[in-house]
Amino acid sequence: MSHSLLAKWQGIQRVVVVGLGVTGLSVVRYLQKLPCELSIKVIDTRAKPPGVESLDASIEVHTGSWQLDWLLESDLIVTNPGIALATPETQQALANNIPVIGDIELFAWAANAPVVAITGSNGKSTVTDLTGVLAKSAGLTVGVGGNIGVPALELLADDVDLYVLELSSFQLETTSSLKLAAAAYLNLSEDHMDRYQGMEDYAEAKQRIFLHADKAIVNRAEPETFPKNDIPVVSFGFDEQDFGLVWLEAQEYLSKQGQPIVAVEDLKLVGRHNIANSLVALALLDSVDVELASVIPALKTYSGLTHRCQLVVDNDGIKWINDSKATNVASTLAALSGLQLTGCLHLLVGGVGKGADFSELAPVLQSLNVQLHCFGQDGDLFVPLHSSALRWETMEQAIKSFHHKLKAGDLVMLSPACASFDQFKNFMDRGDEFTRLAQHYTKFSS
Ligand code: UMA
Ligand code: ADP
Repeated sequence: MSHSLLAKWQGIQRVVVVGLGVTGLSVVRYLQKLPCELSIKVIDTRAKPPGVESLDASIEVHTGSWQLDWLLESDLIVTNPGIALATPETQQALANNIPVIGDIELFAWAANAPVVAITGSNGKSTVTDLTGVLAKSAGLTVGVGGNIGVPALELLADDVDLYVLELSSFQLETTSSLKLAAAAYLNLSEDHMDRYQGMEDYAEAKQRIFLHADKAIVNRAEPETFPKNDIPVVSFGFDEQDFGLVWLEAQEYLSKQGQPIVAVEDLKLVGRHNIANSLVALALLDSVDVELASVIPALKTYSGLTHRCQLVVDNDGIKWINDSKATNVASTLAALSGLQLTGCLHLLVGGVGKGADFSELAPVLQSLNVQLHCFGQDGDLFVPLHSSALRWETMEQAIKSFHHKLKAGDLVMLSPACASFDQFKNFMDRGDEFTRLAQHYTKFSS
């Protein structure tokens, strides 16, 4: 244990971990490995929190409600990103001067290799994964994690050259000393309005990524992504400045300060939003001195993550696209804007709306040959958006109603603009179900 890490743990004995899930479990495992005498307690307000069965008997656990006494008797609270700092019990602990941090703060205390991080409303996972893939292709040992699914504490290792973290606004709320070689803020659009008081509150949480960053990577088209503190800025966008685009002999290239890097046509990733994502990955790697020429082969072959505008079935020109990760309006708009449509689009939307305003979708839907299918808890909110709208309880009911009428050129797309937890475990589960239905009903119809 380094001196600086030891100093962080001075005077801390009683630690309460709030919330299990993959984060809570990673925190407990990490605390158990530390060479300090810690008493570890776990609180989860859910009756049967995921992962509780894998805790060892030495850990005291309270489930189903808060246990305020434990919080108030502790020296440190490590809270799950799913629990807002504004929660009254957390506020009470803070009022009693008990520090409340998240797993990313614990990671920050311990990490001893350069870290780059990515936040924004959409594109975080794609940029995080792509940056990791490219850095590995350049020969680095890379730890990739955070909100993308692998808890940051599980990445800690002595041989890592570079950490690449996806950070949600939830995680940033409880992070205050994370040093970053570069921090990318991709974009800002409405999301998580059930957690924040408004856009300002949400944007403020995201700005925290720049607190101790050596460099900010920002979106030229979105001033909200620029840092409020005084740090060097590199921008990305669709003109020739910094990381951008140039035309050479009738070909469009990704570029750095006007110098071409790779032709857009040579990328496997589709959609303008993925050009932006690729530029950010290049800017992040450039900021940690990775030779950009060395990552071009991997950039050309990268085809993206599953559940993001992913073609899952192409049955004689009838295409089924899984965009289950579109959990807010802006991501569904991005998916719709990249469409090459020759037939009818059957668009599946709905789930948990998180208090969003969906009206921005209406004009885009108006411009498309679309049949709108609305399902799940907040499906009703989509019905006024288009005259074709049909209301269903589930995705399967919707698909059953039209699969036998599909023709070459038609597109079936799940891009729900909502969270999934009314009917599914998570967005992956929802995307897997869509893929299963696509395969099943394709077989059934042919
Ligand atoms: N919960 C309670 N009581 C508790 C603890 C949690 O009700 O005591 C609820 C939370 O309010 C939350 C839900 O349980 O709604 C999820 O918690 P979880 O157990 O699934 O959390 P983890 O498994 O630890 O997953 C978390 C992130 N989840 C959230 O931020 C809600 C994961 O991001 C992340 O991948 C993981 O840590 C590793 O870092 C998921 C996510 O939805 C994918 N993130 C949001 C997003 O991307 O929009 C921010
Ligand atoms: P996040 O991790 O921020 O949710 P993902 O990379 O998982 O982002 O993509 C989520 C959704 O947003 C997908 O549906 C994808 O098509 C869309 N998307 C990806 N990148 C962008 C971007 N730069 N701008 C807008 N939408 C995007």
